[in-house]
Amino acid sequence: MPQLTLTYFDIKGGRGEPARIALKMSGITFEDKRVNMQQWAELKTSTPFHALPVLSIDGEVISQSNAINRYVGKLCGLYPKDALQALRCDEIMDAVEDISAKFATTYNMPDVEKKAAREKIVAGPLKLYLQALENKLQLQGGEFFCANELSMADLKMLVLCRYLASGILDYVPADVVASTAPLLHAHYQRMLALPAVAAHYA
Ligand SMILES: N[C@@H](CCC(=O)N[C@@H](CS)C(=O)NCC(=O)O)C(=O)O
Repeated sequence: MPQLTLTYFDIKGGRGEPARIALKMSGITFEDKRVNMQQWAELKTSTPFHALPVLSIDGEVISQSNAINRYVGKLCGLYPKDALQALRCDEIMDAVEDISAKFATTYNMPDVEKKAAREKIVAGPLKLYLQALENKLQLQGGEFFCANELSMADLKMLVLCRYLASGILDYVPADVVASTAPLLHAHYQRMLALPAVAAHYA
């Protein structure tokens, strides 16, 4: 096994979290390097695209969260070997990125503008994405997003649902997943109940 260091912010969520959970869950030895904003300011320009997460693999620094998720998923047995199942896994992870990117545009907005922008996202793209993701889950039998087993897609979705349900996003109702996509909400509850995930968030 290569020497792995996953560098991300010291938060329980975000783009670095699925790989962090997967590595912990699988018992693979890695350094869980968490940086605060001051450390990030010093580190930023040394990262490939001036963004986190980054994964150092025997000293080679690789970025882009979903690329990291695929690699970590392969190491952890949480990324499908079958090409079509892998495609399904990628589709879900990229859809989650689309949603995260929409909210990211609102972070630095003045409050009035933020309220309008987030309400528009909730009523428009978020609703569409949650319902489409729910349909995808249902098509695969309702339990997991691909191959009838846990994969990085499930962990990526867990992190999104936890973020949306946290109430941290002003003007986004914390019950938005439960009220828009009940199957997705049930999936989220099942993911939270996995012993490794429960221990991670304890
Ligand atoms: N496409 C990149 C986006 C990375 C990204 O935007 N990371 C955010 C945190 S989730 C970041 O580094 N923000 C701090 C900054 O831009 O200074 C990925 O998927 O990893």
